[in-house]
Amino acid sequence: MRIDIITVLPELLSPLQHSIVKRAVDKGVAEIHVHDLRQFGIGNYKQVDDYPYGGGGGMVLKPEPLSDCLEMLLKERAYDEIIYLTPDGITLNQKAVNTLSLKNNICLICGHYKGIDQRIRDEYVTLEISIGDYVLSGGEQAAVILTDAIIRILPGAIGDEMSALSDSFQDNLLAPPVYTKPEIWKDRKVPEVLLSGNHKAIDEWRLEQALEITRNKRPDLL
Ligand code: 6GU
Repeated sequence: MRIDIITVLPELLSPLQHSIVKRAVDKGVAEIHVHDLRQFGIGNYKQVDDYPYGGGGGMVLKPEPLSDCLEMLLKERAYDEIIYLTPDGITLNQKAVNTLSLKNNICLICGHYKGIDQRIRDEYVTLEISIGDYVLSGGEQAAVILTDAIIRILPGAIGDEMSALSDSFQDNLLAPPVYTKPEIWKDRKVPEVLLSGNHKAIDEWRLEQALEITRNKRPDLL
């Protein structure tokens, strides 16, 4: 899978150079290509934003640099989705992540300041995604979150193939508790069943725990 990301602040995407996403990219499971919108800026000052028509605070990303960047990318390949990250998009959840993980090419546009000129949304954007009902300074952090969520479930991204499938939300259940050594810590003992070696009993216990935790914390998921 290939993910292109258009941004005015490429440095904010640095979390993608670490951990599971980095390993997946190194293994060839996914490609991430970051495009600095400034390189498509207008004039000597490489202008990428301007004041909003009609007044009001903040700056708006101009259409030409974004369209120049998108047209350059579209010359090389078609995209399954061109996604604009915006608080007024559809709220991201695991189901949407799973669907996107099946695509070959997606392009993410990170807005900044007040957002991007509406005409870019009308002309190019096929999907608008928010990561929750709160406002961030820009779409970059959202792009990092979306990219991480997609790449970590790609086959081969996580060593133990099973472990992404047992994540919270993958079956509409929150994940059961996990324990590691030592067996006793501050008088707190690891649940006996996990030490039993009885995998059927362990699976049953984990499912019971997942159901109970989901009932208590997120009954809306059931
Ligand atoms: Cl995708 N962008 C911004 N700027 N704020 C957000 C968001 C996205 N999702 C939630 N808040």
